[in-house]
Amino acid sequence: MNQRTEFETRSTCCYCGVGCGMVIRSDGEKIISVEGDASHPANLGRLCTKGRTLPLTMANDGRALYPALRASRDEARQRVSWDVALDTAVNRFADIIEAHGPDSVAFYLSGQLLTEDYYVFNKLAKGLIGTANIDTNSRLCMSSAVMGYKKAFGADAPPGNYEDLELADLLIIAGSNMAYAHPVLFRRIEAAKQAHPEKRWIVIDPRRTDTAAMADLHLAINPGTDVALFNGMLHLLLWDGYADRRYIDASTTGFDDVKALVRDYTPKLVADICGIAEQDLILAAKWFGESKNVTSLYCMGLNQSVQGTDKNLALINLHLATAQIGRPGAGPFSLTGQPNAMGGREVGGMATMLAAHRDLQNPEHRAEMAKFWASDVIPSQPGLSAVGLFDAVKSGKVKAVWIACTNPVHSMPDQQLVEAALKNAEFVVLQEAFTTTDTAPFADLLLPATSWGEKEGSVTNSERRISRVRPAIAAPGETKGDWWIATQFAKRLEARLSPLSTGRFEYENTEAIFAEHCLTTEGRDLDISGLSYEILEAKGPQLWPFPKGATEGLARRYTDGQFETADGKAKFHAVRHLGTADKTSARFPFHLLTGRLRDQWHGMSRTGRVSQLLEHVASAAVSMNPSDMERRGIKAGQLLKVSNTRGAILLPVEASDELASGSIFIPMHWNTRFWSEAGVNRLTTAKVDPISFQPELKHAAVRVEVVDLPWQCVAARMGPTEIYLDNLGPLLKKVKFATVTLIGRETPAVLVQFADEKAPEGFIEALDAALSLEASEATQDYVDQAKQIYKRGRWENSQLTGFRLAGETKAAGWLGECVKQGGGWSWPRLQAFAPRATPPNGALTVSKTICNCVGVTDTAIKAAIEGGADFQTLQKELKCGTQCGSCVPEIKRMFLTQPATPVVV
Ligand SMILES: Nc1nc2c(c(=O)[nH]1)N[C@H]1C(S)=C(S)[C@@H](COP(=O)(O)OP(=O)(O)OC[C@H]3O[C@@H](n4cnc5c(=O)[nH]c(N)nc54)[C@H](O)[C@@H]3O)O[C@H]1N2
Ligand SMILES: Nc1nc2c(c(=O)[nH]1)N[C@H]1C(S)=C(S)[C@@H](COP(=O)(O)OP(=O)(O)OC[C@H]3O[C@@H](n4cnc5c(=O)[nH]c(N)nc54)[C@H](O)[C@@H]3O)O[C@H]1N2
Ligand code: SF4
Ligand SMILES: [Mo]
Repeated sequence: MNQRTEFETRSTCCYCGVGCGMVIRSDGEKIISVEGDASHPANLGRLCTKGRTLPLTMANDGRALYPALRASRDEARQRVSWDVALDTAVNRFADIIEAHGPDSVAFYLSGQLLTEDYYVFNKLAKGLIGTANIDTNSRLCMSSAVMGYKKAFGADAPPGNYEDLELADLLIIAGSNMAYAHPVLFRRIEAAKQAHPEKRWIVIDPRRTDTAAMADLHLAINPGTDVALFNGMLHLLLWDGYADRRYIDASTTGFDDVKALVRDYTPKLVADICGIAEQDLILAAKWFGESKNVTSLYCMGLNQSVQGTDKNLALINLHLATAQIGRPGAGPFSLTGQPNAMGGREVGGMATMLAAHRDLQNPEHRAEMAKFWASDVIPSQPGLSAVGLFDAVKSGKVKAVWIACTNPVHSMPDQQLVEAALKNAEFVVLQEAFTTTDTAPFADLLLPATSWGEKEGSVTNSERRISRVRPAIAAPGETKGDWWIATQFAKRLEARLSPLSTGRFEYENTEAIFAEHCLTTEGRDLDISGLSYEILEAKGPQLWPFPKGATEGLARRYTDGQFETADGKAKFHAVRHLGTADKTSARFPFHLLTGRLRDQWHGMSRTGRVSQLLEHVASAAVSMNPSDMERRGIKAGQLLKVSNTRGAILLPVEASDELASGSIFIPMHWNTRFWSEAGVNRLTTAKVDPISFQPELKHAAVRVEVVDLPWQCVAARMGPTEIYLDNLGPLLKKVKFATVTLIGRETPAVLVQFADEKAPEGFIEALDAALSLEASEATQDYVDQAKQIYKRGRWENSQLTGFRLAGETKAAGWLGECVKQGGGWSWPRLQAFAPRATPPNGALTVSKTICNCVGVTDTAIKAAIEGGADFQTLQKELKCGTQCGSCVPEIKRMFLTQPATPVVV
């Protein structure tokens, strides 16, 4: 009998801030499957496409498995031992600190680190080295929300929890595409609305996203006009008598200034600024005023703006004025993006904070932490925050930088700045799980980290709920937990920098770190002194605060109208509309918007390994309103150069009526592994919000021009996709335009297309070598020297396993579909070389997968809708939308564009 032991491990998803609990099944060595944890309060058993496909990301190809070091910039990194790696890092850092002071080094971390990892790094920077130059990608993400909460309520973090989203009568969803970015939470509010159709949703987003398409009212505002909108709504609420004077008097200050300010924000003016109908504004205010419980959900559309903090505050004003806070179903709820954005804030792991929501500039707070950390070097001033940090590396003020669990060369605004900075740095350490990121080439020392399924610790999700992350399998290669790497470095650095006071980093495991972190929170707003691994083990994930003696966490804060400010009152803030940093002009007439796709995660180091996740959207494209295309004579599929003073990128255009005229959209994910360009951040601005220091990643002013590149080449190949992607890297740089994607479920393959003025010298040979498409018994060629057409097919066991079409590529679509579907080849081989866009007998349909879990295509869904099926029938017969539900909004939208054939009786 073939008996296999299966282990079950409870852990948490490593992607978004919903924080879904998972049960991981493994055989001890390999992860076999994952399932949503039905007992986890965040997801109650559900998972989205990204969470469900995590086991498919676990292969060792492309993983950073060993420490690697290079002696100089011209050399390749060589494998070294952990001892050599850590000692080198300590010597380089200590030499620089001794010569130039503690602020000559910096750490750039991530909201994807676990709380324990984060805690050690923060203690190491502020408590041992004595620098506050420790910032994280949360600066690009949550810092405006943090400042909004702190300024209004005196303390960070949302007042409510996920149940409030379901209890609300009105949901305001502002600058958030939850359907893509927080799918499982979106499933929960969808279900709540289905059960109570009288519940209302207002979605505020310049684009008609899948989230907006399901709203009762979609306010497609002009980019960057949220402050005007919220002020306009408050104007109407006050005018119509919806203000709660008792609450305002008892629990807030600053109302009169705001009242005076919003007097100017008349409906007509606001409708003009926002580019919406006055009636819609009036309706939005009316619904806000008359609803019993209002919850506002918001994300990057508010935060990533030079007015990010103001946008948060203007929205919070609405809640304070109407007392929509501190009750079930009521309150402003910032959705966190990364799995541990909250944990990072709790340990104070950023340049502007100290541990446990303390402030660096507060002497009492510093004294408390000095005691905890036995440290006399805690800085009294904030350090450099993300953009400023890389600026300082560029100028040479900061000489060594330690990057962990983030890919700044891709994700920071104005990419050129970060590249220039890292080129100029004396020493760059990168702590990564994969070798394939755009930051990896800049690392002098690469430290291999364990990742999801392998690492241990805890995270806090959007609703302040702390969950355990547990390893299901052993660490591959010589990878180590991030906490371990930070601790080992700290111990050695301590011995060198302060040999008289060693022993502050003697942690045996993550549990010991968590226990120390809990102690630092005692008496603070986020008090978790009553929490431990033991309790999390026994009782499952817990909300904070959870003080000593508590039996459960606090569901809602500020229920008594008391806030964390000095006088206990919440603060109104009178904030004016200023708009975006980049203004559109005759030279740069388009608003470029950036954001997320449903099935990709940031720089794609993990999601880009799974062909299923590239089925929904295969490769880089810019979306544009059809009327703008028509006016400019642009056709779908043409290449556009999108540019401004910072840079230029080339990509195909697709028509989308999700965009208003005058706006275009490019997803943030695409990078040099999948594209000839470095990413949309070539074009974004490094301008930041003056309060939160968060950059305006959501918007840039650009122009577009059609570019015609006559030489085309398309190739596909089944096989080891990570290796093929590695091989293709240099080729993507040799042409003006290229995109790569993964196709195929059973046997994954790469599909790559190139375009240029003419074929670069030796290109076709190099491409064949990169994809193992060299001439052999399995291949057949078609060559037309005169026309410069070079075609090759590769067949194994009467299956098309690869092809390369150069000079003429009409058949690429259906040949690609053959490789993707992996079925038998039923034509004479030479048919592959005919310049025809469809297969000889038309039997092969080219379609797009909509439901990823079951693998249902748009063709199948359209056919069923045409056949008169309703949504429930689709679910029953095709099974689409029955698993994770991520595709439900899109399927529902297909009913609108695809009216069912009327039944004639
Ligand atoms: N699939 C997927 N999910 C993710 C992630 C991922 O990479 N992929 N990342 C996670 C992370 S870290 C984060 S921070 C979240 C982000 O989650 P979201 O913020 O929901 O996602 P985005 O697509 O970045 O931006 C949301 C919307 O803001 C809109 N927007 C742009 N400008 C404005 C404006 O001026 N005002 C308003 N009101 N809206 C505007 C955009 O059109 C976009 O639809 O997602 C998390 N979840
Ligand atoms: N234009 C534009 N730019 C944006 C945004 C946008 O909306 N528009 N959004 C911004 C936002 S909100 C965010 S949060 C950032 C995200 O930007 P990044 O932080 O750069 O995104 P990731 O690709 O998630 O980077 C995380 C890295 O950590 C690695 N990793 C995974 N697991 C582990 C681990 O356990 N340990 C270690 N050490 N490494 C690991 C991954 O391989 C990956 O390379 O992007 C920002 N940039
Ligand atoms: S919603 Fe999806 S990506 Fe987010 S935590 Fe849950 S499974 Fe992971
Ligand atoms: Mo984020």
